[in-house]
Amino acid sequence: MTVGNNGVLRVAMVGYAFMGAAHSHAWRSVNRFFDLPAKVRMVAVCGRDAAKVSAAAERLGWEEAVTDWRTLIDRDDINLIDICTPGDSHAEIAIAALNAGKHVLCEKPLANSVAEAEAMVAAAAAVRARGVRAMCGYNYRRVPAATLMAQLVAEGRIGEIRHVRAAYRQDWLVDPQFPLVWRLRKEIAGSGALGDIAAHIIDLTQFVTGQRITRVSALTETFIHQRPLPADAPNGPAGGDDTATGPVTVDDTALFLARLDGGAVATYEATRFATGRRNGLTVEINGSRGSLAFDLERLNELEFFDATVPRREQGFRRILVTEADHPYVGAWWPPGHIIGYEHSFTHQARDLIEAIATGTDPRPSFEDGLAVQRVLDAVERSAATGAWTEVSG
Ligand code: SOE
Repeated sequence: MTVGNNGVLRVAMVGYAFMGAAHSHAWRSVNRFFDLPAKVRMVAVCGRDAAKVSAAAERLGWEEAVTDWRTLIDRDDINLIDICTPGDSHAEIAIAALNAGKHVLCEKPLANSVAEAEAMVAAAAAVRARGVRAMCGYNYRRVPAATLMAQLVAEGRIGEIRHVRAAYRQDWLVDPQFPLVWRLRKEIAGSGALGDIAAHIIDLTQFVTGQRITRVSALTETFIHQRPLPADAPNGPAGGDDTATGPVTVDDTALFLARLDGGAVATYEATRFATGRRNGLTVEINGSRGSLAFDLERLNELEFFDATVPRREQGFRRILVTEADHPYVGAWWPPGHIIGYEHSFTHQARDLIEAIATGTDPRPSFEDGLAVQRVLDAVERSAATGAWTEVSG
């Protein structure tokens, strides 16, 4: 499959909240900073509320606003469906789009269950020979410092990996009055901190180390079990009952130990109750010849400890990842001029367009997304039994 009609990649996006805004920024900016074999046309954005999605189309730069994603699937003037909805709709939309020959970018986590993720992988495999591509949106791989981290590990600069240490800490749920939004309802989100943010550090550490998690020992906890219904809930404030509450049916935090298939051991922490940590993602890899450490709060920097230099010269040194020969950075600004969170989404769009145009499978693929889903499932099973649990597949 070519990129699209005469070098134009016609994109339609389903969902327009936080991730929709980040993806829209990426589609708007990618051709302005990267020389690519295709120009993006932001054809349509889809949302259930006609007035709200029309306003979103205007604000985010989409030509049309529609209210039914199914109308996008059979349109010949659309080449790619970008799924930015909650996880309960990922499988249905992605499989329909793939079966219709549309490329797919699907936000993380890939699905709300292993079974759904397996069906999505099968749908992507069935159309791969036709040149249809599918990518899962684990954007933190494309922070330049994270990509550099993976490159240094692959080059053996820290030797054999012994420890992987990853945390993703947020605090937006500390207030018990924070309403029962969709991320707190299992039937929509699939899980809580586990699928939302542990998924990121699972994918990122598997990407950086090149190793897969094989066994986990986990615990999950829900600290607050009842929350006020959202303002628009018909059986809550919208229905006149300001005191109505509903049950939180997902985890507030997930902690687990893990073994990786290359011999490393790992610790993972994902929480939305780390008071003071707004969006704190850290990864540290300890190896036989050195260590690497990344902190999302210092997104343009990578800490590197090289144990091969003379001992009196040893110490963690900060690499400012803004040189032209660092991943992605050359497309933006001169050395020292830093970039932000949103740039990782533009890098994601760049790599997807390149993959489509060159007939290669973008990473993370749906298979990579399924690999994360299997770890999430193993963590939930381990937390339920308290036992070490194998990652299936
Ligand atoms: C909420 O935890 C959230 O928006 C995640 O869903 C995103 O994947 C993460 O990048 C930022 O926080």
